[in-house]
Amino acid sequence: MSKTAKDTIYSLPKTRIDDFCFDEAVVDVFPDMIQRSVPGYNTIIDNIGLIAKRTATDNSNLYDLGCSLGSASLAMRRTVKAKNCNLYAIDNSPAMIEKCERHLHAFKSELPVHTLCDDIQNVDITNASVVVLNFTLQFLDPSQRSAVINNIYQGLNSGGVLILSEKIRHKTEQGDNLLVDLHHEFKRTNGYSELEISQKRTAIENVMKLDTLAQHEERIKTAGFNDLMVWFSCFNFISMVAVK
Ligand code: GEK
Repeated sequence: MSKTAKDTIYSLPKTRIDDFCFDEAVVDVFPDMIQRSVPGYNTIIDNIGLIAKRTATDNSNLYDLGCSLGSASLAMRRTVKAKNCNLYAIDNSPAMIEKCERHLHAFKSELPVHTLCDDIQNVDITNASVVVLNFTLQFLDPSQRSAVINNIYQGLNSGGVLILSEKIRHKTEQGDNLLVDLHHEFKRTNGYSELEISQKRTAIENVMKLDTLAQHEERIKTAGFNDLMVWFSCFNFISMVAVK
């Protein structure tokens, strides 16, 4: 991914903190923001590539839902060897998808990619062997999350996988406080100030309502998936693989 600007969006005191959204200003600093905010982001991206390589089947579709600048799509385009597949990279932020398109098409691959600016709730999932929701479901209203997971389940072929990464809320308040503190420490280590951490927290609290691991497990099970493995976990960030 090309070098981008440093995230300084919350570095100066704001008189009013608007709800966080994926606008042009965020898109410009997104690679730096996600690297310095999500523990293990590169590990997660690399392993999405490896999981997709194992599970993508010939003549099937792959989906990257809430693709942002397309890092997970890029990882899959590097690794997937299955023949005659199509990858759909979808995001509802016009600024994101425009830049994503440029990133993805700069890399040549046997796996054709199609970008789409749309809400993932409108997307028809068909003949899928791999679906990625890498830190996207958390931005949907909680009441709408089951419908998205059910739709993915319906569109997956038998043996197909959903890779679901999420920031989670721990079931006990004390435990959650510890994980949140450790995450903030991670952000401090990566150069974010107390002001940046606290203003970002305020901006995000209305747009990102976190589920517990048990809520994710219940939703995945109710949709009909056969198995669910947590394959990555660091503080309050996890990544799971659900198998149909
Ligand atoms: C990555 N997966 O780098 N429909 C489509 N897109 C949406 C929706 C929606 N309803 N809601 C949010 N988004 C990426 C990182 S970022 C995570 C994902 C983060 C999009 C939103 O526009 C943004 O690009 C992305 O989901 C979430 O692997 O910033 O913490």
